[in-house]
Amino acid sequence: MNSTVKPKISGKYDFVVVSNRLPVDRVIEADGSASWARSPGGLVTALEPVMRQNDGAWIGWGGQPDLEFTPFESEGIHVVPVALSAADLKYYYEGFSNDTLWPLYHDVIAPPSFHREWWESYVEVNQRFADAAAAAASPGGVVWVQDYQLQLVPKLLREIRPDLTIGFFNHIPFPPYGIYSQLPWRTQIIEGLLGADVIGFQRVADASNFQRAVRRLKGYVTKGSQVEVPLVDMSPGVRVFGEIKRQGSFRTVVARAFPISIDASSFEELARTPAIQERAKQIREELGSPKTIMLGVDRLDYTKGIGHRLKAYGELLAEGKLSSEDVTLVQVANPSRERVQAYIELRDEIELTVGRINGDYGTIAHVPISYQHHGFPREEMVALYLAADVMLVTALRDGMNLVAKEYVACRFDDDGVLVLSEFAGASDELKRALLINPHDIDGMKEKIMEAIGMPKRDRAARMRSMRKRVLEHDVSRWSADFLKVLESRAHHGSQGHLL
Ligand code: GDG
Repeated sequence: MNSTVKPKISGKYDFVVVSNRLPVDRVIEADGSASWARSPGGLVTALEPVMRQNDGAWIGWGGQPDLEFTPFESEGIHVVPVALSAADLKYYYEGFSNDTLWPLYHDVIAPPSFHREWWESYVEVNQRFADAAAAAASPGGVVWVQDYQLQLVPKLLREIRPDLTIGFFNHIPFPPYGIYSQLPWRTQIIEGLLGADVIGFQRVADASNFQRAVRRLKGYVTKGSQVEVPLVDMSPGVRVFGEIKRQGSFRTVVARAFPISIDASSFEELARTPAIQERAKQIREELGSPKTIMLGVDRLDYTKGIGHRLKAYGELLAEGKLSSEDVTLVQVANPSRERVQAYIELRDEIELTVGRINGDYGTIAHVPISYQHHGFPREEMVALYLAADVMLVTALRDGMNLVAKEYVACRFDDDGVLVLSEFAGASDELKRALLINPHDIDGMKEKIMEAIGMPKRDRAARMRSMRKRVLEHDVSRWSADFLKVLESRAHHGSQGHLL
């Protein structure tokens, strides 16, 4: 750490992760007693080894409103719960995060709502997370902030603790400037993010969109993946490149793509388990042994293009190109954000469509869609992936889409066809999928038919190439790549401190 920098507060953890939700869930037993259970996610799997090696802490909300919890240890991770009130949840989380930023960042598929009181709550909650991180991180430590709910944390944290090296990763897309500029607080968010040393995005296009917003709103110079942030900010009236240059002193922020991935080998391992393979066979039998099983696995979210997928499938059934005797679509629609109006309406729309398709094209023995509005244990998900001849990922906009990668990781038999939207980040890597534009219903129908009829050799060749990519670029490689760049900023950044 630079000896001239005196942190106002500091803790003892060299590596701190900050995310809206903790990687543990509060579980209430039947007898009323409560405990914490690890929620299995790629992020925690990837960061666990780093956490253990570096004395790590994880800061986030515990999942229940109006409850304060004291920090505790969970399997080698120091967990620091941040309290959120019912009002915080309504304004910061369901409001600004999920009804302003989420639709705006996903190409305004649904109209974003702009409310000043939601923004105020977002600022306040971001400050709370920043304060918690400032209190937990050791002098010169590394803090990695996750996702769109916490975009102000990098700047707020840097203000309290200029000694820290700060990373930020955006799990969802960053929109083109024409859309982003609708946000009344567009400049504050850019300033918030630029408090980080390294800002990671899913796709190259997301990083370019961000850099353009930086140039348009702040007038800063960007060179390749670097943004030059003047150490003394300019007043709005003198935002001129030459002026900034004359001042001469700036810190560089790296803004580039780091496509996230999954714990691929653990998915493959599960898929190779005899009991799960047996379950995959059983699923086919329970569905009446159709020739083709198609599968969709999504949070019930308007970004996932479930309605477009059903439209294409419904038309293929109507035209007699498919029949419910031969094909079943299993659609897992995991309940999500059930108190946000757009999600309430989406559920009604989807369920009406499913009911119509099943009513119009089903027989007593065969329903065209097996619709599951609930989550499944991971083992069952893997069995579904193994049972699925065709996997449908038809997102209208998606940061990455891990489901696509999970399907590929599970198919050690080199079989199965992935139909993948070009609007999902995964399409940058999984180029041998059957790529579709989900808005083009006829095009999607053609690709579905091509997937169903694809010869085994083609299926195997495509799957092998996609598996190579996913297994080589797994989530631990993702976190290692990000942290390597972050660490290099600690060595070379303007603060001059070391890890
Ligand atoms: C955001 C971005 C980005 C789903 N249903 C069940 C279940 N899942 C698991 C899947 C997958 C995860 O949830 C969903 O991840 P996605 O990537 O598909 O989508 P989002 O939730 O929207 O995630 C996205 C991601 O962040 C990571 O950066 O890829 O673009 O929107 O892992 O398997 N898991 C189990 N049962 C279910 O019923 N066990």
